[in-house]
Amino acid sequence: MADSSPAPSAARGAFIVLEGMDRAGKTTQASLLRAKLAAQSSRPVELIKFPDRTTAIGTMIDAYLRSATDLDDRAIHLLFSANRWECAARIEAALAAGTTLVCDRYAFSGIAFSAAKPSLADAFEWCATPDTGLPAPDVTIFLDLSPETAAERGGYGRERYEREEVQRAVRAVFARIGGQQEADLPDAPDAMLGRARNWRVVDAGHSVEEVAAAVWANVHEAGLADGTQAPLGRLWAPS
Ligand code: FDM
Ligand code: MG
Repeated sequence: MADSSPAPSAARGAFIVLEGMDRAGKTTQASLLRAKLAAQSSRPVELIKFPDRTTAIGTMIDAYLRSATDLDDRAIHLLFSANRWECAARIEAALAAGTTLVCDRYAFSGIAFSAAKPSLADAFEWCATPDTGLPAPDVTIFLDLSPETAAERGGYGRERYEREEVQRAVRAVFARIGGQQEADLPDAPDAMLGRARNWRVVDAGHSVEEVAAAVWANVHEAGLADGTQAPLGRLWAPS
């Protein structure tokens, strides 16, 4: 071959999700991860986040989170899922075109924040169902933070879920999803739990640099530093 450029890779972009507690540094870590990925290869990397407040559905979600409106717990849950569905084709197209996506929150936030509500406490499967069939992350990195450390970081903002008791309840659901307490979710189908979904926990209670190093180690170990050859999975199909 006369051409000395690298053989075109069949790899698609990787779909990397950061989940975690408020104040855990997801936004900071997402942009550091993007920079690291971009420095490692010539593959394009984009940041996305959910909720995407820029769409019509996102505007309704934003009003709800600012407590400008009230909505039934199930109605807002479905809007969060619809907000992912309206972006799903764009996510798939970007991955197929070779772009790696770093995504700040996804379906696990959808489950955790809803199932933390008393009205939906026994409705884990109902909460997970609307996301069935969405593009599945190749890895989900959960930035874990205790409510005490979150409070030391300057406390929460003013949005609807930014209260210590809500955060505690959400963290407990995340722990159950992550499989730390698998007996707690006896009726949740295995494919909806972290152990079936390449779920990795990073302790977010350290410095920005230390957390970034741990996030990178997980991306690297997962083999996602430069895209992936694996077919794109679907929620909640076994991967
Ligand atoms: N949130 C986020 C949900 O309740 N369900 C979801 O599906 C998603 C993606 O929205 F409290 C919650 C989590 C958080 C709030 O998130 C807004 P950001 O990351 O602070 O914008
Ligand atoms: Mg927030």
